[in-house]
Amino acid sequence: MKHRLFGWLVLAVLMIVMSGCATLTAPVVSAQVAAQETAQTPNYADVTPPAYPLHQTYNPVLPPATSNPVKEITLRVKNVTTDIAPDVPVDLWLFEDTAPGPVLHVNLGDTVKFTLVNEGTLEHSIDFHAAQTPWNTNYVSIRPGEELSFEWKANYPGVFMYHCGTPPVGHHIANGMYGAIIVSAPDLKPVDKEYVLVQSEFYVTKGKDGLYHTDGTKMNSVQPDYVVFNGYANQYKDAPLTAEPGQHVRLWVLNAGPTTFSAFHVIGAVFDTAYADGHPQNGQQGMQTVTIPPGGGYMVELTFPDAGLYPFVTHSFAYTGKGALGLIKVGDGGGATATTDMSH
Ligand SMILES: [Cu+2]
Repeated sequence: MKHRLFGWLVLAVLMIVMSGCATLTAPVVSAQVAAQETAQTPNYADVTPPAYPLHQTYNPVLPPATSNPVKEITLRVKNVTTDIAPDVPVDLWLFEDTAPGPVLHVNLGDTVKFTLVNEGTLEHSIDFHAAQTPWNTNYVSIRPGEELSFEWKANYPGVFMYHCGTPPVGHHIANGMYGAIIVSAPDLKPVDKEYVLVQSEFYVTKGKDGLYHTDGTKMNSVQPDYVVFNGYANQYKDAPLTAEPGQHVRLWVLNAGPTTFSAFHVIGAVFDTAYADGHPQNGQQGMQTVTIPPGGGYMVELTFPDAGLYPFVTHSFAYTGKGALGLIKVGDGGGATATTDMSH
């Protein structure tokens, strides 16, 4: 009995000694591991961001084009911090004050006298998809404080993208540097309502300053955190587009990307006519969903016979739940407040 007790005592002493060694070495090792992990995957989730101006609802109504055949347009590049979803402030680069930049509206045949002013802190540029103009002279990057002016003629009608083309282009687009220009054809039939929707993706990671920044790794592996219309996740779920029963509605839809395709669809509706890139001669009848490539657009026309709520989405449903959902409220919305959570 005594002999067995002595054995237990020896074992206990050995365990105490070993655990002592472990307590001596463990913090050193865990500190090294922690340092390595911090270097690889920094986590700033708990960092409080500085105060920032909150996103204001982007006006989706197509602004009128003036009748002057010469349009003088200036876009100023600015660094602006604002949110793209609740509590997600991003250090954006913008044309003027919003992502998308302002909706530009000109008429077919207009001359655009354009000036880019770089009030940012990096090099930026402009690329108008509606223009026929040399890339090497007019789409060049300009430095902070510089200006660039050139003229072009709007020879094709439709909905076109404009964006910064400074490398890495995807990064400049994902950081907010995109917008829509509508070139109206004179034979375009009047409709009751005209809206502009620009789909785009955001790829962001929180930094040590508490703000979110575009994440090139997520961007190049096409893992968007948000896919949105007009720069903010689900903004027209809370502030719906409106129409009355029987009205003819025209949607100018641009996909700014930078990478994913849009499967644009309105739930509960059929496009009576859908025009690829918004060109009046590209009409297709009775379309349910239109495929819009990054850097491309569609103009769709539709009528809602009945009052109610009609969600618009990208029908690529992995992205719908990331913010690519809005509502068209027809009439009184049918008095309904249907759930519109498409994330599951
Ligand atoms: Cu840029």
